[in-house]
Amino acid sequence: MFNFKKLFINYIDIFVFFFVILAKILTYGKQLDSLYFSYSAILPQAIASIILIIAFSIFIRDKHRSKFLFACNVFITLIIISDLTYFRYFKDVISIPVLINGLMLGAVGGSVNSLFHVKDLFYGLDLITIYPLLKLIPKTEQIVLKLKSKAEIFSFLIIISTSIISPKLYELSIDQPRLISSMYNRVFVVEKLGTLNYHYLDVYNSLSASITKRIPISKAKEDQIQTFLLTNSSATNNYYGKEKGKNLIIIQVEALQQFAINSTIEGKEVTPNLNKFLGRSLYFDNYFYQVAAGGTSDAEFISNNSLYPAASGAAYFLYAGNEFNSLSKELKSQGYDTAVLHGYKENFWNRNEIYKKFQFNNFFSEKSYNIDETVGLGLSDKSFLDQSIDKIKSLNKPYYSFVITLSSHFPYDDVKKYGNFNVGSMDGTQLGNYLKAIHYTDEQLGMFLQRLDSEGILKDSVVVLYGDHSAITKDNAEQLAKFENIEGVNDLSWIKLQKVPLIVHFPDESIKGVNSIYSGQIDLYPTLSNLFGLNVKSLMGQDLLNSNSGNVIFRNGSFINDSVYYTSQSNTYYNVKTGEKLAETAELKDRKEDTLNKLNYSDSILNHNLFKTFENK
Ligand code: GP9
Ligand code: MN
Repeated sequence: MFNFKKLFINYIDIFVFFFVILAKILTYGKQLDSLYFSYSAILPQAIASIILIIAFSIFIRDKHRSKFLFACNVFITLIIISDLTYFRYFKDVISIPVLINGLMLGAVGGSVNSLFHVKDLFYGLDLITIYPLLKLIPKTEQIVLKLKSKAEIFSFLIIISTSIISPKLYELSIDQPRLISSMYNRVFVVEKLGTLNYHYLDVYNSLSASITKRIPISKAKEDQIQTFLLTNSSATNNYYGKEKGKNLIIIQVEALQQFAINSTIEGKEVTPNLNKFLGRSLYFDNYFYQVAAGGTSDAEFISNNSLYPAASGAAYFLYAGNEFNSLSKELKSQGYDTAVLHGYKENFWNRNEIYKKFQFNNFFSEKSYNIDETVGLGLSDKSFLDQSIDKIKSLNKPYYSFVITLSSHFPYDDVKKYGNFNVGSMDGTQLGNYLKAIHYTDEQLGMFLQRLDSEGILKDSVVVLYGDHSAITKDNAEQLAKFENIEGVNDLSWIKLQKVPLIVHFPDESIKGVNSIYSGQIDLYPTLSNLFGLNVKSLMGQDLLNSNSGNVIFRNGSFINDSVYYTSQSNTYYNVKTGEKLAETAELKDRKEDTLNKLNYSDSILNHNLFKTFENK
């Protein structure tokens, strides 16, 4: 008779591996997305992904096989914990390009510590409980399989695994055609296929991407992209060259979000100085950040090049060898002196390399500043902005200064140094600490702007100020919604919380007020190109002073405009005004397709260094 006990004991390592990994994948999926996750929907895919590893383990001899599966378990556990930690900040899962980029987030030690939750160690519990117990099971007679039998079992398992996963991949490719190959929405892939399958695909895609990058792009596609760029930047009329010859000062403020602007706590304004400055400026109140895995660096990249960020990882690392038609390059060709000012390590985000490619004349990094006071990550905004005035004044006129602040950086835990802004019942929470941090930064910006004004710089310069990216992590969404008097968080209300302010102050204050066009960081450069009469023809965004309607495209293929929000995460359309879900129409489908086309054009420009090709034409 067939001996089940013998079979069970011989292959107990496989059974244990199967069940613990299955439990981990399912728990992880639920933790990542409690809104759309469904155990039953993901179960078959998760099983298939584990069977794949087991199939390969069949060829390994018993003792070594247990060790192999144990090592795989440790590895998968580490991936899950890293993914969760990464997700808390970036709302994304880790991919190979991010790892290759040297895990820049790792350099921001404080951030990682505060994002890592001790409860995540639960995922490793089996490694110290179940596995030691396995050793106590009495040995039994070994089952020795011939190579042929092993090959048969292997084939059988592979067939099971692929027959489960293939239809799911097919379904996904019909639903979101380019998702599998471009991975523009990684979280969605994890939700649909499970974490292991996502990581298999990620490895496969990274390998094939590095190969395709080497395959030249077709001439026809090149022409198509060039034609698109030319028509996209067709001549605009209003205000063309209005600020030609004026200085340009752009201030990118760390984690400055729109909800902080004009908000009050117990009657006190959170950002009194910016609120005042708004009154003298043109204020875009439907402006969204469009960053992806590159955080701050993506905000800089998009704003200075009007290109989308990299599909995976940070453009600042991946494309540091490319040619760019950056804002600095174009202004330089008009005789401008240009500089970046940022009081942090010069090689952080690969800035020292990429700024050369953007053709900035100067980069004043941490080294150029006297680090006499620190807040959060490094030099305080107070000292940084104060010292920056002299550096800006040392530039030859006209100049372009790109100023990047730092103090209001996540996790906002240097509370004592932010001053004593009272956040009432929010004290000690992430939101409360953030509001204190941004109140501090607002105070420093107020002094900076005041000095620009009193030293006569403001009347000769266009001053642009915007926030780089989100400030509040999704696990604090409910609290943020409450602060904003929004009932319950859903996809639509959450995206509306992802706005950052864009403030443009004109030298003569001739243009003021609120402009509510739906817009994003990609639209800044086209707007400035028009105002400064640059006529740049390589921009993906649109000139906000010459457009009646806007549309914001996000890196994951989602988009929003004044009527529709499409979220690629759940393939759903919403009526922006009523919040109702909309059925997909041919027109909406076209929009979705157009969104992916634009992202694809931008990716092709970057992957094939097309600006160099166009320049040599
Ligand atoms: C540091 C800073 C941080 O130089 O720009 O980048 P972030 O972590 O916000 O992406
Ligand atoms: Mn930042």
